[in-house]
Amino acid sequence: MCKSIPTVDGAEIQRRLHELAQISVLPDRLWRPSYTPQEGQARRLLTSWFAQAGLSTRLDAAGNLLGRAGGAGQVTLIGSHMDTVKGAGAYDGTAGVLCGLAALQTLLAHFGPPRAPVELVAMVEEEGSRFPDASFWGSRSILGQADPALLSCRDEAEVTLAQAMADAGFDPARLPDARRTDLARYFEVHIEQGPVLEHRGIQLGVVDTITGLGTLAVEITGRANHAGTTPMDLRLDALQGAAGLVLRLPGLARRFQNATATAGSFQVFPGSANVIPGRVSILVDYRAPDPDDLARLGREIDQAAHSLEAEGYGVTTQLRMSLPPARLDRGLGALLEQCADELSCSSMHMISGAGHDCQLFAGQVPSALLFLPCRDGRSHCPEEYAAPEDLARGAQVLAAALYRLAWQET
Ligand code: HGY
Ligand code: MN
Ligand code: MN
Repeated sequence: MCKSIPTVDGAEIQRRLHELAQISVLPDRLWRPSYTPQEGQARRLLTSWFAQAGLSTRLDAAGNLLGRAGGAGQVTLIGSHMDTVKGAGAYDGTAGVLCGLAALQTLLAHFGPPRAPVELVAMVEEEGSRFPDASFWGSRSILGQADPALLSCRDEAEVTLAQAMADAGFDPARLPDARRTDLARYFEVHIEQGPVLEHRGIQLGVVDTITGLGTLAVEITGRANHAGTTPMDLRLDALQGAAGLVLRLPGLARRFQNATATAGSFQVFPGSANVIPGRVSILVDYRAPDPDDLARLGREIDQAAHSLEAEGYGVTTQLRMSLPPARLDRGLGALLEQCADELSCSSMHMISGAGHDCQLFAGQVPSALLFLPCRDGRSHCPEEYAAPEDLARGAQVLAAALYRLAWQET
């Protein structure tokens, strides 16, 4: 059956990805945060491509772009996010949107409209690169899990999420309208963002579990002072304390299987070379695929931070975001594996060390995540790359699964 699925043009997917990647708020690297004019520009470009493919398009109240094929009924939703991290590559998120688009385009062109509706979604603010407290905002909105209290969280320029939404033309008061109750299942195609598939020479990854993750904000207060007149033994240098905490993170993470801990956001105040840092703010990203390990790792990082108080530092900690691990749907995973097999693609089951919108959907509807290899396992950096043939394979296997679920069976 899958053999009847026409091949997909991976080069065109890749060309579009690189066209999208030119749309950035920064002149020298890619960063496309949500509710910016640049995201609006990317959304308009995606809308034109969705329409060319024969999808009827609309924006939901959160700013997610949706393209629909088929009539009434429970919807098979496919897609990913369209926002990026700072210094991003061209594939994280958007590869899933454009592989989904290519799959739908080829199915509509060869088999006409589906018996059961299929929608493609390009979601906002998955990364939380503008609003760290509101990561996965687009998928949370679709699932009715967007906490209105987060509308008052602020970006680095002190703009609230509510104001950013309004500036982009989305009324925060209407956010509950984004909630969907007509979803049958969710599929996401995503680059692996790690080295396993490439290292093993396997063409596709069927994800069984997505890791849980937490973001702990740690603020360490010392005593700002003159860098030249303050004797070394009379200082309380907040950066020294913070560095001690950061150096402990690898050891803490290594105590749990497949766990990680990273201090990716690090601000030193006041930030002048000749002033002893009085305050340091850190965002610690920690992860583990086992829920108990995740909770214990979070507690141990918090305790390590507060142990600095014994040296005289002031320490505050705040859990800014927390997402439990998600086990994905076995049946949909088996379908993807079967379609890959029928299309003569090698595949393997795996854990995702990256968080994905898919793990939110998995809490409400059967959900599946299909990984594509990425060169050297690099991601969240300009070196991120997926080959056209890998993009095409992912789109074609997704098309085969969609054909089975929405064209053949009802
Ligand atoms: O951080 C993550 O794992 C995802 O890229 N948001
Ligand atoms: Mn990402
Ligand atoms: Mn992503």
